Amino acid sequence: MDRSKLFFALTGTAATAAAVSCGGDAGKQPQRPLNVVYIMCDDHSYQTISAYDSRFVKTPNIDRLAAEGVRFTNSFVANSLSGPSRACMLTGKHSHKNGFTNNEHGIFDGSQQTLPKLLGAGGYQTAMIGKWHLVSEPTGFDYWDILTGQGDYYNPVFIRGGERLVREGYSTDITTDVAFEWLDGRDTDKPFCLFLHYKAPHRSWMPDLQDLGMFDNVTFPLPETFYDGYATREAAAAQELSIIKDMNVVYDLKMADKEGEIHTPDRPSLERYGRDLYRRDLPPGELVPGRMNAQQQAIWDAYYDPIIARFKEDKLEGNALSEWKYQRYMRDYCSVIHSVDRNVGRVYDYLQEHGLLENTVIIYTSDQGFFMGEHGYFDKRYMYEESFRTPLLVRMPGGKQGIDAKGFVQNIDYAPTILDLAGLPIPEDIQGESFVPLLSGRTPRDWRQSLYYHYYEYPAEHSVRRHYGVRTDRYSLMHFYNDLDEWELFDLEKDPMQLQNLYGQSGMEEITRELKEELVRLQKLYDDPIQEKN
Ligand code: SGN
Ligand code: CA
Repeated sequence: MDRSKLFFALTGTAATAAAVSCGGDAGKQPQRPLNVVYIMCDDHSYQTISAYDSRFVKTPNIDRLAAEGVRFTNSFVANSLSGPSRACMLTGKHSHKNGFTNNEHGIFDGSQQTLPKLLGAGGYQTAMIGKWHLVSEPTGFDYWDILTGQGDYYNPVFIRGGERLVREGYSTDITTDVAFEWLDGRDTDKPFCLFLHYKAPHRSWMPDLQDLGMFDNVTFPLPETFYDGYATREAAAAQELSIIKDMNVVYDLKMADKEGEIHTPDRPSLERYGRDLYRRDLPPGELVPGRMNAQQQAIWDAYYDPIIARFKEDKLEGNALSEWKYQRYMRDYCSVIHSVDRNVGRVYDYLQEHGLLENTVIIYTSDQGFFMGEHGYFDKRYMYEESFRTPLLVRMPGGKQGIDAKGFVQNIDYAPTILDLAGLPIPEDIQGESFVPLLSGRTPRDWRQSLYYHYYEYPAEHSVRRHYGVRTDRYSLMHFYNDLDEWELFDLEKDPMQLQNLYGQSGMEEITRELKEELVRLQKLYDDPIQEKN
């Protein structure tokens, strides 16, 4: 019997949740059954949530969840990529078990057991709104209204129960609006679980028009590891997610002008940007139409044109160009976060106005972490901390407020946790564990002491090599395989920035042996058959 089942057997699921709320600082017992609003952003780094890190951007509404709830300080994913993370969340299982190991070739098998199906069978209404990214159509939800593919920032295309429609406006606002429409029309006799999945702040970080320029007077601190030379880490060097060498000034940083002047030899990037914006720059018939309407584009251009003019004039090179790229990246990204935060505020207001705050659990997370220039990177995928970790905040009505949960949690835990909150049984084959007990601020003595990770998407965009690994409180050990065969070992206490690969160094034999044993134990526990050559 694994630990989640043990908790269930000892306490009963609903009782577990009640025990947590009893000791709550908020005092008042929540009404049951509990509703759940599960908010998941796409690529939202913990570094850009001020409840976690105050260096970059203020997120007062998201921070309110931490102040009125629990901040998880050791929250991780199983495979740092969108589709795989979503599949882990829906099934409570690692990628090799749910079958969706990578975005490139994955098609989610919607016939398998999933969280919405289990909730539905338990009397819950469920809705999936926003980014889905699992290729096959959603199954098991009462209502689904999803963005196509990665989703668009402007005037996005949705598929609502099979029907395609374009909604005018900015993606983050619209996704919230659709959620409110569903909440307004739901059956109020039943509890609900709403999956609210924003596309933001995924690449290419296009801000809402009202937020353009809001960080123009801010100079973001350059990460200490921005100019990482990757000495001792072959796998860290083997990638195409460097701000310096791979971030594209046109596609990522919007430096294309209306006359079709191309500032990059990278044609596909221009086409991608053209699809988002500048249709008239591109040969007729080659592309899908640009997404912005004339009014939106005029506001966009009024902001970007002078920046483009300046960029052309300055002709930056070397470190000056790299640091300019970093600043533009951060300005765009943080502006997009500002809109996410505003929308979290709207969700709060809605729940309050409709008397739902007292019986609704709010969960805020991201599909994975994200590099904000650490090691010179953007994107994710690696088992390095910035990408392996993901934010997780949980506001439980009547629960503890303003506390930290320090135990290791992973996105395979979300399904069993939500089932536990709903008072429903957790099927035996779910690999994650309910972290409801951690909402008390105490980590049970027998809670997991290590985490398993496995990333598969290679060869593919960004060229991060396949790898698996184990993380304990102090160490992170990873093995990169396929066309590379490298182990990396980090002492996170002495080297939190992960610059010194200790693997193979004298004095590390004992800990390496222990970590490898733990890795094998986890591979057996989760039944991951390692086939390194495919
Ligand atoms: C797109 C992006 C990548 C990103 C993947 C996966 N390229 O392909 O930069 O890593 O998504 O992201 S883009 O040119 O299309 O913007 S994920 O979060 O969906 O897994
Ligand atoms: Ca993502």
